[in-house]
Amino acid sequence: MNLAQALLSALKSHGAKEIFGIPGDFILPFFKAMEESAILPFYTLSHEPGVAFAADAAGRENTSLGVVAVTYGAGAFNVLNAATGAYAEKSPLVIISGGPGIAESKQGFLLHHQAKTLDSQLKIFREITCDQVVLNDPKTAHVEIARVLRSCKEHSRPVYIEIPRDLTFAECKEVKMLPSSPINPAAVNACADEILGCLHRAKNPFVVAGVEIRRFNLEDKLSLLARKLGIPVATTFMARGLLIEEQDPLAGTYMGLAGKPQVSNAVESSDALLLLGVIFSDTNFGVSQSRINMSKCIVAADRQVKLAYHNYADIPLESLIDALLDKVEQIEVPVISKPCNPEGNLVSDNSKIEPHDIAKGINDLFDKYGKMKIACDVGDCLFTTLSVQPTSLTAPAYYAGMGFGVPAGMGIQATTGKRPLILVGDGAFQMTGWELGNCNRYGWDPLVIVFNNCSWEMLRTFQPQSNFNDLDDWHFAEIAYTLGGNGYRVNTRAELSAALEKAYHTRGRFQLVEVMMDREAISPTLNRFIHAIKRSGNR
Ligand code: TPW
Ligand code: MG
Repeated sequence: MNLAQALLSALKSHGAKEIFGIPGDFILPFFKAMEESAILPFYTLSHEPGVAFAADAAGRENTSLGVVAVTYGAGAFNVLNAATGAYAEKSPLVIISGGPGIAESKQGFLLHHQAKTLDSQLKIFREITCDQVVLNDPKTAHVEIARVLRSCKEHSRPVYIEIPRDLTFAECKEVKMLPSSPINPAAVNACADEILGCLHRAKNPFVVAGVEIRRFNLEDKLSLLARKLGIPVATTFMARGLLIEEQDPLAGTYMGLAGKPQVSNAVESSDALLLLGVIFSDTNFGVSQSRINMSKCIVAADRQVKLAYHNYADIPLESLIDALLDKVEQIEVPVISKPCNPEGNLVSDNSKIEPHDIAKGINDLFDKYGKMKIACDVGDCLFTTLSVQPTSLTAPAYYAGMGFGVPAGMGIQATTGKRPLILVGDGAFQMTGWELGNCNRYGWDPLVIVFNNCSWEMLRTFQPQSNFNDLDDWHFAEIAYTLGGNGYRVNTRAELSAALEKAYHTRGRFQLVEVMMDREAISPTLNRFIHAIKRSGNR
């Protein structure tokens, strides 16, 4: 077998379902191998940020590897921002870049796409990946690939693999999957005992679930653990979309000052707060971390557990939850009544539309026809999802990189075969909405809702006195046709409701509902978020 085949087979055996990429001369041989071997399906889009976002979302969706393949320099540097988002949000993205061949590297003159030195690219990616390899020795490549892919899965962070182009077809051994990194069961056991001691002594124990629960596929185990312990769970903003099944003891989404007060109070008044797999960020912790008493927290994340005044190292979240599950016998079922459609139905009248109406329209659609997976961008559309009934949600809620939503939705449809709902603002749509033109080639038909306020509205809320946040009206619904989809431009709540129905029932082409809204019409959650930020004095 050759190096490309060894890598492709290893990606597949480690869980990758497909590859997203854009070719260039340094990666052309690898693309040839992808096409001819047909080991994994691959999809091309128009711009590298698009393929990287799609691959990232596919990996998040599958709780497995997302894979993006690009050319050296111009291609790889276009992936950098998406890869950084994947690093920050703990997404297992494998970045494959073609690289200069061994022979041409020795010629001594600059190669096209070269930044500074030939390994500048490797050095830059080292900062935002958890493991890296340049496969410049075919004799050891199988060992290096195994190590890097294991790192990707165990840390759930991006990794970087560069293939010198003249080695793509070099003879290479098959990649054998490595066993998990060793851990010390006695340490896990002691840690679980200590945590249970804290929880049992507490009057108001509470659990906050973070994104690692999703990344390591621990949702069912956490749900069972919480039910056994009789402790309710809130998710962070980043982990919204977890624990959405009927039996799950979900209390809501914790967003501190920006969130619903009953959830914030429950979390902030807890005397034993178990934070599982959370990212400690301003968005997840409702702007101000000081509302949480850290001396009462048990934090399990990044393979460590911190509690009181000490740390346990090398404790993978799954091992910890398994140990806790083993130790808790009794099943107590906490009573958490889930309100049914708390936001109310969309009123179909001639009033202007506000973001909250879109949430209501989506809830109505879900009630009638079942839930859809949501891919969401940054901006008020993301805050609006807090009013949409819990469903699978993929969004850059922490790193907040705009342009994620549309390609992420396409990646989700590619990997699941299920039609997603994409929520995106006009500003973000201007960045990557164009990628929708690739849907027809692959038979994808996402339902896209563009929140068009002709504005970078979220920024205006921070700084209302400036004019540069005004955007033009691009008439996205019209553009939809030239890109191979259908478009609906709606101005009233009645039109919104009708367009959502029509779009839902039209399959085979992407459907774009362009919702026209006034500037300054923002969602209740964004409103609370902005007030919280202003009160915290951070802006
Ligand atoms: C890649 C900064 C955060 S929110 C925002 C910007 C420019 C405006 C979003 O406008 P949109 O949504 O999509 O119309 P809305 O609801 O606010 O009107 N560049 C990148 N990412 C981020 N987050 C920014 C800039 C930003
Ligand atoms: Mg906007």
